[in-house]
Amino acid sequence: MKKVITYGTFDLLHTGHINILRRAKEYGDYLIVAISADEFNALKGKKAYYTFEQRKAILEAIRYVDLVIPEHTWEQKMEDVQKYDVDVFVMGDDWEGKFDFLKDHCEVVYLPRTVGISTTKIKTDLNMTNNG
Ligand code: C2G
Repeated sequence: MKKVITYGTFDLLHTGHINILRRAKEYGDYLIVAISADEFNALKGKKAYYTFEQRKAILEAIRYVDLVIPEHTWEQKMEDVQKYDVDVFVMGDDWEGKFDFLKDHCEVVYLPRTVGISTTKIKTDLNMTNNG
């Protein structure tokens, strides 16, 4: 079984998230998604609208996703790759090059982001609508 892993906050799920999950799954048979715990999000300077438990439940309902685990630190990727016997690490290309240190342990793939959609854009657009 060829195992793929990807990481992210995945807040306010949108087609950009679905696109990366669908494409990541195409690299293997089993997709693990490590979603950022609320405390780790704070480290990333992010405040998710949905809690970790809510985001986990949403991700687990997606057909491409086989396992959801928590992301607590930047450093856990190497351990996760070994612990789950991962073959392919996939991230959007806004992270291009940032995780090349994993190349000794698995294939590292950066995929083009989906243009025109982001959680930040959703929040901004909704805020503008609400404020008239
Ligand atoms: N993404 C995408 N297209 C978008 C928006 C997001 O392909 N329009 C991808 C990102 O490149 C990332 C994944 O969706 O691979 C999740 O994005 P975020 O939830 O914003 O995650 P991020 O804050 O990038 O966290 O340790 C890695 C971090 O946890 C990644």
